[in-house]
Parts: sequence; structure tokens; C-alpha cells
Amino acid sequence: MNNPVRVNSWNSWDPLRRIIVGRAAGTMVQAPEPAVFRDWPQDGFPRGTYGPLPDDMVAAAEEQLDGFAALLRGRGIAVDRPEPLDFSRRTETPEWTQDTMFGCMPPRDVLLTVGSEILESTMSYRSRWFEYLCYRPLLESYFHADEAMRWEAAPKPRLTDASFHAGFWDEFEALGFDEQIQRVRANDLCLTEAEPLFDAADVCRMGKDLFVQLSLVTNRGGYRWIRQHFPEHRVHAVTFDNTHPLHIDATWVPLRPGLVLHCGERAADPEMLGYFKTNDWEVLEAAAPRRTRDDLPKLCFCSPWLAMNILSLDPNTVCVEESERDLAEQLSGRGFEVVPVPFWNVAPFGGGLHCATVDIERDGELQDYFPHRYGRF
Ligand code: ABU
Repeated sequence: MNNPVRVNSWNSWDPLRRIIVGRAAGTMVQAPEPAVFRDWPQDGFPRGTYGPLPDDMVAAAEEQLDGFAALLRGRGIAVDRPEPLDFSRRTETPEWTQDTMFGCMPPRDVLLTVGSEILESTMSYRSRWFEYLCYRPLLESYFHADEAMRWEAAPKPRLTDASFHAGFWDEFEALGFDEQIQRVRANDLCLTEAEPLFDAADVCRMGKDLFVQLSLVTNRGGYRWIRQHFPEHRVHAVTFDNTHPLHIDATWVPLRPGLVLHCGERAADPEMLGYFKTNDWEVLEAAAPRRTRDDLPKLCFCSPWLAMNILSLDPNTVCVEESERDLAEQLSGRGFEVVPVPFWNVAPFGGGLHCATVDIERDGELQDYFPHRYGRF
């Protein structure tokens, strides 16, 4: 590790000094399991089938990930990379067996940095239960290099059948939009409340406030666990009008104090909007993505709103996928330097520029950006 390590990050916009960038190698269309629905007959993976993503797709994604890492290094940011496992291996605990793992492209899902702490999330897929191991060499090295680093792990979940609603996907996919949204708002989705479950990417860090999206991979117990774990923070459970909520980082994206980017198709709860407005935050509706659902890369399980999954290098500089020119223009118009990064080849491996990274060090200290209360917030 070249630069001295100091784990410190309270939000997603302070000047970035060190980051982890994921890897695509070995990523699988994972074997069936209760929380995951995959059905891509046109791309060689009809429901129930699984296997490695094709070599040409891996090579194209690795090229973009390496290019992004080089770009960040060129700007003086230290970049660390995880160590992939053999994700095609069967894994098991005493309570279940899973035929494959997934991959390690999206570190954002697994690790949450809050101040000097890095927290390993529970994860909610059996195929991702062991993914933390890809990051252990880095976490060990940070722990040895930085005396002040706090290394935490949420309770490893059991993920027995009791953690999932049997038959959820067939029942849910047959519902209309309004019924699906009602279920999302009630967090009556795939996960039961048998145990706390969350992915780190459902947490939006804004200084003293942490916003936790209840989603397909984060339940109320997960939110409660996070709230209890960070007693000095205000931790809020939030939902949006998104029929398939999976991580908050293509829905609600803070850019700098006073400005948050919002996906207009995924309406926020009025009380949440009131909280932001009362505290003088502008909620900016993001420009529509250039891609539609029909021209997403094959085997992509994210939506076109991955366009919004941007990475801030500092409060005035954002990395945006290079073909998303409307969003780039919108942000340039707000005074941002926009750094274009080719990245759509990475999407089938689990996300965009924010998903593919996790902040380890940013300048700055803990600040309160929301001095005024509003409703339940
Ligand atoms: N973590 C990526 C979320 C993608 C989406 O909302 O479509």
C-alpha cells in the first residue's frame, strides 16, 4: 500500500483520497436461491440455470474497471482491489447449501464506511454470504496500518428458509404496479423479519444522518440493527416508489451539502422531502438515462437508472458514465466538473460507478447537515 492508510469517510462528497474498486473476474449468474430471481432465456440463462458470465463480457468489464482505477490513480487517489474467490464453488453452512457464489464487482454492497469504521454488512443472498472474504486481505492491511480504524461486522445471518417468504417472486411479479408499490412501502417483500438483514448499499451517508432504504435485501430488523449500532447518528428508514428497490444509490444521490439528485420515477416519501426542504436542501430530479430497459447490456439485473450511480471525487467533481450525456450536461450546468467514464460493460457484474467502489478515505469530519426536525425525521 503506497500512501499511508487512514480510514475516514462521513459522506459521499468530501474530497476522496482512497477507494476500493471491484473486480469482474469469475462473476457468476448465481445458482437459484430464495432471494434471487434470474430468467434470461434469450441470453442463455433461462430460470433455474446458472454459470459464469461469458469470458468476452468479463474481459470487457475488467478493461473498464482497470481504466477507472487508473483514472482515479491519475488524480492522486489511492486505489485498492479485492481478491476474487472461485465463485463457481458450492458453499454451505450447517443449515444450507448453495451451488455457486456471485462475484466481487460491487464492494459498495458489502462494506459500509462511517467515519473511522468499516462495517461488513450481513448481506441477504446465500450466494453472497462469503463475499466478505474477498475484502479481508484489504481490511486486515487497513487494520494493521491504521491504529484508529474500527473494524466491525454485523451478525452473520443464518439465511435459512425462515428468512424468506416462500413463493415470493411468482406472487410478486404477478401483481400490478400499484400493488407492488404498496408492498414496497410496507416492506412486505422477499425477506421475513426472522433476523436482521441489510446490504451496505442501502445506506446513504450524509454526515450525522444515515438514510436506510428498506428493500428487497434490507428488512426492518436490518434498519433497527444499524440504528442501534450508530447511536450518535440519526438513522432513518426510507422507501421510494420503486417496484424493485435494490440499493439506494441510483435513487437518492447526495452531491454536496444542500444538493441531492433524485430519480423522478421513484417518488420519495413526502415527509422525507419535507425534511430535506426544511433544511434548505434542493432535491434535483435527475435527467432521464440515455438507455432504456430494452438496450441494457445482456445479463444486467439493474435498471437504466444506473446512470445516476455516480461517484463524487469532491463536492465539485463527479464521475458519470460517458454515454450519459444528458446527466453530464445537467451536472455541468450546476457547476460540476464531470469526468466521463466508460462503464456500461460493468453493469451485468452488479452495478455502476458507485456500486463498483467503496470509499475508504475522504477528507472532512462528521457534520450535521440537518439541524431542523420534520415529522418523523
Ligand atoms: N445498486 C444499483 C441500483 C440499481 C437500480 O436501482 O436500478
